Amino acid sequence: MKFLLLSSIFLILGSTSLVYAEEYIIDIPIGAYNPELNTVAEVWYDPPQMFVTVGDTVTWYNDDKEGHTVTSGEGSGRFGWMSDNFGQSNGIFDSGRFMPGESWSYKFEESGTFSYYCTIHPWMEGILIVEKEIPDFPHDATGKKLEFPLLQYTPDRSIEVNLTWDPQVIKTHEKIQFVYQFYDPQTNSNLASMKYNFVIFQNGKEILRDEGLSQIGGDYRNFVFSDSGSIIVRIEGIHSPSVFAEESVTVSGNFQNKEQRSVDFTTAVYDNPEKTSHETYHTKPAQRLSTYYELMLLIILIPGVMFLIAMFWLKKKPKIQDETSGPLKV
Ligand SMILES: [Cu+2]
Repeated sequence: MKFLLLSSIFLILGSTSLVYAEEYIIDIPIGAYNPELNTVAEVWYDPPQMFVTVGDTVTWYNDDKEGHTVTSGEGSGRFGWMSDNFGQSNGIFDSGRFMPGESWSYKFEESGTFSYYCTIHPWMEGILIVEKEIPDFPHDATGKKLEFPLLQYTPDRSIEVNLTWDPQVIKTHEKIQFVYQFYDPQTNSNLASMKYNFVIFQNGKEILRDEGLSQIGGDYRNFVFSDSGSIIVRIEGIHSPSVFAEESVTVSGNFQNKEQRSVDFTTAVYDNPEKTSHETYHTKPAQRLSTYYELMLLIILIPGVMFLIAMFWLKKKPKIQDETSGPLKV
């Protein structure tokens, strides 16, 4: 239940603006109306693929000599229009027709991958990848800014835990170092030789559990997250075998059982734009689809020609052998 609440808070956080919005320009170059793609830029939308962040505005300029549209959905592919495929709009955005010298802008309020095309020339295809904004400061799972080192007391207030992590904004596929220390809040002195478990939960699931750790004064753990989402870093069962074990047995004062002596820190992990989506999408920009048609032609054409040459050569071969082997055998 607690995790569910945290994830929903994170969802709300994801939609609030944390970073300044930017403006981007996509050009529709001259010749874009032509399915043969003889534009100077050799693309229909330039660039055909773009990465932006939630809250950014993209403006398309029509530098061609015909009217065009920017319509979300799937285009026909380079030759699809020949077989009566004129694309399929999905209704997310549609510029309508805008003429040479005109432009059209759209502000992206949600993350996701948006393919688009021109309804008049459905071979014109582009793709926009809108990424969640990544703040430049550490924050908890509710979005509240954090100041390092973070301080938490165990519920019985017998131990104070200090935690920092580096880098401060956590992204996937990147090594994060969690550094922590235990203090006695009464004397403010460092607690030596503590035993504890180090646990990380993400989106309600336990993704790391290091049991029975012990340290002198402080310690660190490295972790690489593969998924984005809110996390809880829990240091639990903190106890000193020598001092606190005895005190929890006597049940005197406010000392709790060591299992209950735990602290939770919350924060969020972001998709690393450099190491996740960029790699995935760079391999299949909309433009590349058309080159497959040319490749297919080559794949059919080359074996075909080779087959014909082989047939021709096989027919001729016996004659040549007769003529040349004759004198040699003598
Ligand atoms: Cu067009």
